[in-house]
Amino acid sequence: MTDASCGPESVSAQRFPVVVVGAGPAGLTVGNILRAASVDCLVLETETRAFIERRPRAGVIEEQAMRGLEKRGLARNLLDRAELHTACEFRFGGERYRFPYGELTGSHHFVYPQPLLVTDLVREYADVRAGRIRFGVRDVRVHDADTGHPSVSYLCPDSGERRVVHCDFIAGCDGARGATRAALPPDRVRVARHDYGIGWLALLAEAPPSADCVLFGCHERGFAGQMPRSPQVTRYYLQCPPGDDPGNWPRERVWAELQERLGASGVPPLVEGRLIEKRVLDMHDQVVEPVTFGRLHLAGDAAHLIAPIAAKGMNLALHDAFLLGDALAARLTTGDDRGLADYAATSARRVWDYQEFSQWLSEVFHGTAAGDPFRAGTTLARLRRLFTSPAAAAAFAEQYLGTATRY
Ligand code: RFL
Repeated sequence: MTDASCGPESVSAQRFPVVVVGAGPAGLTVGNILRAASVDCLVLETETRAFIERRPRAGVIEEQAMRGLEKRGLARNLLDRAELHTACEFRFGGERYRFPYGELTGSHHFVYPQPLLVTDLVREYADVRAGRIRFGVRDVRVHDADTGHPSVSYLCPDSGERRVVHCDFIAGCDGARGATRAALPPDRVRVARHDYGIGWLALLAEAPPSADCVLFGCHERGFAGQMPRSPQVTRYYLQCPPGDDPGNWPRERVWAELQERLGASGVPPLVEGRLIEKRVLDMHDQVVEPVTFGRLHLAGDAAHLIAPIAAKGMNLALHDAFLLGDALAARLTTGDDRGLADYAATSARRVWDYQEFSQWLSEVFHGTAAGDPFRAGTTLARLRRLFTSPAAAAAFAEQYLGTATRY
């Protein structure tokens, strides 16, 4: 049930077993798991429903993440509409090298844009499972998380009044710049950060994909990537200096660089189109440890940021949400608190595994453009090894498809 405002009716219940802060993939998945277990919860979101249903971001979903959604009744539309991907293609040295990870592992990826997944999750949570959600809230604050009586307060969008919601647990799913991470006392957490020292110009083009799979261009001018999103829209990335101004990238320059960096012999030019998004991402990773502070548990980007190099951010958010949602449901329905006790350590082991892969892949993508002939040589050796060593190919395929179920 959506509360568009904070009128008297909508605030009648000011106590919920769980308050979920943030309605992204992580928060909505936690909310759906709780509602399926008949646990009441309240989701608080700063944006409007229309905004979160349109915000373009990720699109690559691991098969294991899809299975996790399917198991919880959250993958119906995804299974009907997502594209199945069984290969990716590297382009380097003017040639193309197809990497058939589906043949190597029997596993695949799904391509399903994040706004569609968020739309499915919010509809299921609010309209089908009757979960409570308040959009447009302001200045969310966490109180007394390390006591047995935590609460969350926020300002109502219309009245500006502060409302307090008491709860047993808080799920902090409000992304990298949210309020819940900031509620962790600095002396009780460690934030590990890695800066790649590069930027990616993230682009969405109104153009069909120019190949039936993800393309990785490892070029001496810098990395370029193509990630299909739908038959009409394609995501492209171009390596650029960190902090670069998107204004430095007019349409002609964007397409010239993409054609150059993704070009290979025997390959037709990319299909060009209008650029509907153009922003510079400064590439960095971040891991917060521990992600549990008393009754507050962080999940998804609130707990860890991972640069989009290996397309893992949304997948990690979903895997966290499965763990946390199941653990909260077990605690609140049967009193079993083993899942909650293990949550921070289990999530951290997986996150570090994914971060390591992201760093490894970053060298593959960016090493040829580092301006260092030694790094360029070792990067090309690493790339060639993927196509000459079955063991190296199997190791890459395993990590690329995701190792979440090991943790
Ligand atoms: P989200 O999606 O950021 O959702 C957090 C929600 O919390 C709200 N919020 C607050 N609500 C209440 N109070 C506050 N104080 C709040 N502050 C914020 C926000 O409005 C939002 O609705 O976090 P979540 O759920 O952890 O999900 C994480 C993913 O969104 C993220 O990791 C991915 O989008 C990363 N990512 C990719 N991941 C992949 O797995 N595959 C990809 O191909 C991929 N491509 C990408 C990406 C991220 C990108 N950007 C822009 C960061 C491509 C891009 C360009």
